[in-house]
Amino acid sequence: MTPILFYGVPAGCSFGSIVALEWLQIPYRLCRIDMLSEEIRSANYRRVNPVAETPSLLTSDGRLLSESMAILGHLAPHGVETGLAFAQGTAGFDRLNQMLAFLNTSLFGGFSPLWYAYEHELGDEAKAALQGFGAAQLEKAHADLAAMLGERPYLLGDKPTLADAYFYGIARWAEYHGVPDRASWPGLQGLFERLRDDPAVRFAEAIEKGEAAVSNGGFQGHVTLDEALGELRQAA
Ligand SMILES: N[C@@H](CCC(=O)N[C@@H](CS)C(=O)NCC(=O)O)C(=O)O
Repeated sequence: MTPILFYGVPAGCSFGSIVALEWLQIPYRLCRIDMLSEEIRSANYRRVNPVAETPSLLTSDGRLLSESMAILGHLAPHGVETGLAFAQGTAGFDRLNQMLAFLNTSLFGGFSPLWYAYEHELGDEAKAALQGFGAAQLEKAHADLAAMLGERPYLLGDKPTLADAYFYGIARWAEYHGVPDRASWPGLQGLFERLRDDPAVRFAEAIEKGEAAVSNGGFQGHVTLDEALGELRQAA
């Protein structure tokens, strides 16, 4: 079956998996999950992802997989020939996993207190404490990432890898929160702008906004959650 990526809106971390699918040029479909509605916590969606989060992937052999790192790792073999990912047992494989792990913990984690403060009713003191903590974490994560990037155009070298796809989907959250000021790290800002102009990133942005989106990859359209669950039942 053609894989289905369940992606969350608005501004989900699923963004990187959409960009990855486009870059990898493999056939895929999308299922849109509204994170602001009850849909994401519904019994139906919990059958896809028991912890009620996005992204999830219904794989070509009918299995459900969640967690961005697992999804990108599952897709990675399709990118070995084009340099988007690397064969297991190589130095590139280890470097890519190391970078993805950093992005998924230190970078994503820095935004977590900011999202919590943004989404919850809190007293001024609690909000300020969370915002201060998030800003400090993000300052360090950006400084560390800028040092790792050095003068390279992409996170791991001269060409984009799946890490760059994931990076963009997380780094753009700075625009929501006003911190950190990415321009303080010109290398990271340059990377961000390079990715912003990429057709797959523009495609994923249009998909999120529900606008007409031009795929240069293998996008085969949207399915509803009910349709996806129907396919899941058949595959079982
Ligand atoms: N560790 C998970 C985190 C997934 C996650 O936190 N997803 C968020 C969107 S970025 C979500 O679905 N939140 C549920 C909600 O907002 O109700 C991963 O890396 O995939």
